[in-house]
Amino acid sequence: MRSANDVLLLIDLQYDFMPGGALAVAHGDEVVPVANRLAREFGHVVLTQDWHPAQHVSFAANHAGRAPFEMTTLPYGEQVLWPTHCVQDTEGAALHRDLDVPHARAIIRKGHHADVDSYSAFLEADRKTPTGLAGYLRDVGAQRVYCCGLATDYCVAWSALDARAAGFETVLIEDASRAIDLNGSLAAAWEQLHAAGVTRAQTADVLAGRA
Ligand code: VGL
Ligand code: ZN
Repeated sequence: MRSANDVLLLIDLQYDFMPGGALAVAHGDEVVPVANRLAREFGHVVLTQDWHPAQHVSFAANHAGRAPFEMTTLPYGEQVLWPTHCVQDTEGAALHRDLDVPHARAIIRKGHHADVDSYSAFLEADRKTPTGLAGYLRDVGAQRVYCCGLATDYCVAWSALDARAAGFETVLIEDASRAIDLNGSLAAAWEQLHAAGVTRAQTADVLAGRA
């Protein structure tokens, strides 16, 4: 079992990000058993759920004449227009049924403001609205945050960058995550992660206590 100050953050293991889902991440389902294995070693696990209202600004369907995966400019910056996904309380927004983490302590739902996206589990895309996760983790004495899930280059990367910016030692578990990789987004994410001091690790090293 890991130190009580180590927290595992399992990101967006929801049907819409699985093969066949509305915003499918290739091989996304492969990370579920890996997440389960990791979770057994962590006494403290937190889950996230992408959780949008149907009229969410990140959905291409809410922008006349625009198609999924195009870019648009919003008051807070550049935004990818996504297929409609993870609408609150739909099947696609549900956590994968094979996720076996009965001891998960908290579920952070993000992206609930209709006019702001939130890839990060910590800060919304306006870069100023907190979700409360940093405060929660500080309150419980967390020092190190292990991030994995879907998608490596969006919600996992942004969450890891914000965990680091909030002052936590941060590890991104690469083989417990899968990427969307839109226009070089995966390489760009790793560049930022390295520059920010986020550690890149593999599941075997985490399970063996080497990372
Ligand atoms: C995500 C795009 C839009 C993710 C969520 O979980 O990585 N990506 N919403
Ligand atoms: Zn989303």
